[in-house]
Order: sequence, then C-alpha cells, then structure tokens
Amino acid sequence: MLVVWTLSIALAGCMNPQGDCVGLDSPTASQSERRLALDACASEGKQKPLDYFLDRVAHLAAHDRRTESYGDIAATWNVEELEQESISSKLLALYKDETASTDARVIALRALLAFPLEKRPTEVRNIAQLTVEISTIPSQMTYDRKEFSVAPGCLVQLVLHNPDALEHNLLLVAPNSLAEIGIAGDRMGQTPDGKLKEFVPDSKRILAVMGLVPAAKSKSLWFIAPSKPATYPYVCTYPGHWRTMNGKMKVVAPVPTTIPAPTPVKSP
Ligand SMILES: [Cu+2]
Repeated sequence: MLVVWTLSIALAGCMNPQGDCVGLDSPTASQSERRLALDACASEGKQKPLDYFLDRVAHLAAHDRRTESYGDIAATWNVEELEQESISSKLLALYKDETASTDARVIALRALLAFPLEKRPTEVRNIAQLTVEISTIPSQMTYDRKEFSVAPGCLVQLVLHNPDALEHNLLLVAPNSLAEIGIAGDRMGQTPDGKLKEFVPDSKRILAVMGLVPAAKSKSLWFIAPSKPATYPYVCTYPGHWRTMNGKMKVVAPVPTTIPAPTPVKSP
C-alpha cells in the first residue's frame, strides 16, 4: 500500500509541472490564448499561475522550441506580481543557476529586465539588452550580416528575416567549431530524421538554436551572450549551406570611456 502511495506521489511530481498544457505549448496559439491555457492548467494543478509558470520554465531543456513564447509571457507579466520578493528572488536564482538550461536562464533574465530600472536586483541592473537583425540574401546562400559585436553577458534578441525561397536556420556555436558543426549538418541530409530535427546536430558546442525559418518568414532567437570574450560563429546547417552561410559574433569586453590620469612623476 505504502509503495502504491509513494509511487502515485512520485508520478504526480513528474506530471506536474512538466505534464501537458496543450494550449500553452501550442506553436500556433496567440499569446492571449496561451495565457488563458496557463491559468486553466494552473488552477487544475491548484497552483497560482505565476508559480505554475515558473516551475515549467525551470524545467525547460536546452534549445526548447517554447523558449521564445515563454519568454514573451515572462517579459509581459504584470510587473507588480513579478516584483514580489519571493518571485524576484526565484527569478534571480534561476538566472544565476549555472546548472539550469540556458533557455530557462534567458526567460528569467527577460522577466528581470522588464522591471523598472530602480526595482531591478543589483546583479542585473547594468545588463544591456539588444536586438540584432539579420536577413538572408535571396539566391545567394548567405546572410546579409557577416559580423556583429556584443558585450559579455548581455541579453540578445537575434531576428532572422528570410526573404529567400529556401528554408534556413541559424545556430550560434563555440569558437572554432564552424566546420565541425557545418559538416555534422551536411551529414544530417542523408539521415531520415534530419529534416525533422531541422538539421540541428546533437553537439555540446552548439550554444543557441534557431530552427528552420520558412521562406518569407522571420523568427527570433533569444540568448545570453557568453561571458568569455572570443569570436563565436553563427551558421546555417541546412545541408550544403554552411560554407557560405555563416558569420561571426564577437564578444568584446567594454572599452573604457575614460582614460585615468597619469601618475605624477616626482622630480628628482
Ligand atoms: Cu541556409
């Protein structure tokens, strides 16, 4: 009897918050439809909507397709609710948790940066947020932007516009891994599930993933810039594209805007 009871508690723990919440996770739902579904799923689980939502966020795996829609919900949540001490410390802990997925950390940071500046926790007060737009060039198998620079640790929204007739993706990868990831993408062209996986290879050297963007569509990818200054390639891994369809994201430490006065030299 005890075994059955323990098992059912354990199963309940597994089902909630990771169980299905169909409307919330639907790729085609509008944001208001997602919010309604979230409220309904939370009340079914007898939780407050924000607690339920943050539990789901904390369980997101890396490169989850829901990261953008969850981040949109977090960034537009009622700020007065987010600012409550218990919630803002939960968000801050999630953002700082090196063991959490990068996706969960991005969503937590988007929520924290939505606070008015004076109410942001000190640790995130000076984090910059920027949007970088990149477009594919029709029939050229290339991106229009070959290079951009960001500060370490800033929050980046990368928007890819695709006016081409073909689909393209965009992966941000570790320094010096462009060819390795590009070749892995080419190989996926010969596997039956390559297209299903949007030609995204399974590699720890992939830092952020934007899946295939259909012709004439745009998509966003949110990520936290690496803290280590270096050059991070971005690339389309649709088979055959990587050699020309790539660029460089440079993470550069901020340059001092003032130069300290020289130390006075004592005359002999
Ligand atoms: Cu491509």
